[in-house]
Parts: sequence; structure tokens; C-alpha cells
Amino acid sequence: MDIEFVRSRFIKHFDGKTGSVYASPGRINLIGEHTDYNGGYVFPGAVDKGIIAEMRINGTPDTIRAYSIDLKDRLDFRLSDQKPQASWARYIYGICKEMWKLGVPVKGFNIAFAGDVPQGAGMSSSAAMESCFAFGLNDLFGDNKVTPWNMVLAGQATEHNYVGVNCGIMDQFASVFGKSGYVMRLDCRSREFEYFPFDPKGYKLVLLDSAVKHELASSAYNDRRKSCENVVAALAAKFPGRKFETLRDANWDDLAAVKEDVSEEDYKRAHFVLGEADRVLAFSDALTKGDYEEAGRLMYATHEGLSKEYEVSCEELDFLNEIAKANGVTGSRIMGGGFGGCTINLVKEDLYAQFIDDAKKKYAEKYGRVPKVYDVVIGDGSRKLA
Ligand code: GAF
Repeated sequence: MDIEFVRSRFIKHFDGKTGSVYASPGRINLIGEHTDYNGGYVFPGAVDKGIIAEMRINGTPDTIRAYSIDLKDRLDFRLSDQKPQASWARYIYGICKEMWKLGVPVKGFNIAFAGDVPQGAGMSSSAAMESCFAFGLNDLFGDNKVTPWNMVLAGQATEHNYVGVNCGIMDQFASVFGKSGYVMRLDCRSREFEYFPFDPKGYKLVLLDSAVKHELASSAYNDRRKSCENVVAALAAKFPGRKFETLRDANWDDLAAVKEDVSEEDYKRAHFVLGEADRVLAFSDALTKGDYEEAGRLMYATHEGLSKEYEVSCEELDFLNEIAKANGVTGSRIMGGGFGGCTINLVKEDLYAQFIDDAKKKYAEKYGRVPKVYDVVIGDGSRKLA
């Protein structure tokens, strides 16, 4: 996907004029899954796939003329009206409202956009849209005064208020702050982060897309978050003198102390979150030492936890994980929210071809389709292209 492609559609579908062009990426996450809304650490990086949008002020008070190039769908709507029915248009409507709250006097504009982040693959195509539109609105109407962090929060608020997913901040953060060649360790409580150069010599990072998309993924995601909040409430009741905002404030002894006060299911979810918090820190150490074998072992442990304790895996993802193990892949796990999407695999270069061939063959034999393969290239965050 390139800028000329988007530009040609923008010219064709509107009044022949060009506008400004913005890009934002999707993301991978090395480790730290479902930790962001629990105040923990995550380890994402932006990818070289994303959304490109061309935007131009159209002189109306609040009419948005929007064209989704990928869906070939054109929609005009007003910001003073109810949110549009089309789900893709809600991202535009929502981010306009959230940027407005941050003091950006959004008026009418034309927009055409396209993307090459695979949908439903867990690479966060929605955060790429939110970040891209936020970046464009900030530039067109806001004198670029909204800070990158506030754009992250505006994207997250769009998910909460207009899409119905109570997500954390990892995806929007990665999309805004990504840097080519670097992954980032973010502390989601303090919002401090560090760039880590990521160049595992002798290894490749590859995604295998199960092509499964769970129908009820957003409500199941919200349920997981609710379980964590239930445990936090139980902790606050048990230890009135202490402050529990998220599971980040709890240690293993605390969790054991409320085991009988919470449901078995909620306990299991929290048990995963505390384990994952430990794993992200161990993973950072391993990365600093260049110990990719240890990093890979932690990825497998995360898969196990996501599958058995957090229960966000599915048969197909577990199968891909097993194939990775059988092929001697260093690390493999579900990436992103789960309920379908991709596994992320850290594989030695000399095992790569055999692993991919075997995964394609066995997956096709069992499920009648070949998993898509995406080699990960760590790219840049949100930016203006023209
Ligand atoms: C989704 C959410 F959007 C993120 O905030 C994060 O919770 C992730 O699932 C799981 O780690 O991508």
C-alpha cells in the first residue's frame, strides 16, 4: 500500500484536490498480554503495516465525507448527528469527538483511507486507524498542540466510548510512539517507557495467522477485564488500609489471601496476570543479556497461561503453538487480545523454512486452509507523509 494509491482514490472520490496524508502502524507485542489495563508492563513494537489517510478541510461546519478504500464504502455524516451505523465510520466519528474534548476545534473534512494491517489478526488495525485520524485532526485543526500521549488516550477513549471495547493503552501507544528497529517496554501505570533495539541476530520473528475471528471477542475481552476488577475490589475489601487500583498493586500473597473471596474463574484470571507481570520483567532481563532462548521459554509460558488460565485461546491457536514446539521454535504464543488472530514466533533462521512449511501443511490438513505468514519488520509510529 502506498501514498499514491490513497491519493488517486481521494482525488477521484472528492473534488479533485489533494489533501494532507498521514500514516499510523499496527503493532506486535513480544510479551505482556492483558497486562496493560492491569497497570503492568507491555513490550510492543510498531510494524511496517498500517493505515494511510488523506484528509482535507471541506469548509462545512461539521460534515465528514468519508471513503473507506478497502471496503469501497462512501459515507457522509455530521458530527452533530448520532454516531454512524457503519462500524468503520465510528472510528472517525469517535476520534473527532475525543479530539474535540482535548480542545481541537474539529470542523468538516474529507477523508479517504486504506490499510494493509490484516483485520482480525491481532495486529491492531483499529488502533492504527484511531492514531492516524488523531494525528491528522491534530495537524489540520489543532496546530499540533495535542501531545502524543493525549492522542494515545483519545484513541483508547474512542474504543471505550464508540466501539465498546474497554481496552488498555498498549495498541494506541505502539501506534503513536513506534520507532523503526526498536521495541518498547512500557509501564502502563506510570506511562514511562524505554526503547530497546531489537535485532535478534540469527533469529526471525514471524506471525502465523489462524484466520479465526471470534464473534464475541469484544464482550469476552470486557469480561476478562471485569474479572480483574472483581479481584481488585476483593483485595480492597480485604486490606482496607492499602490502596488497590489495579492488579499491579497486588503480590502473590495478596492474591492467595482473597482466593476464597472471589470466584474460581476470577482467581484464575488474576493468577495469569500476576504471572505475566513476572514474565515481562524476566523477558526484559533476557533481552538485555541477549538470551533469546530464555525469552522464548517465557513466550511459551505466556501461551500456556493465556490458553489455560485466561482462556483467550482457541483450538487453532493451540495447534499452531504445538507445531511451533514440535519444530524446535524458540518461542511461540498467542499475540494480542486473543480469541483468534495470530501466534507470534521467535524462530532460529535455519529452522524457519522447515517450520513454515510444516505449519502450512499440518494446518491445511486439519482446518482446510493455509495460515497466512507475516514476517515482522519493526517500523515507525504515526507520521505525516505529505
Ligand atoms: C487488545 C487491547 F486492545 C490491548 O489494550 C491489550 O489489552 C491486548 O488486547 C491484550 O494484551 O489488543
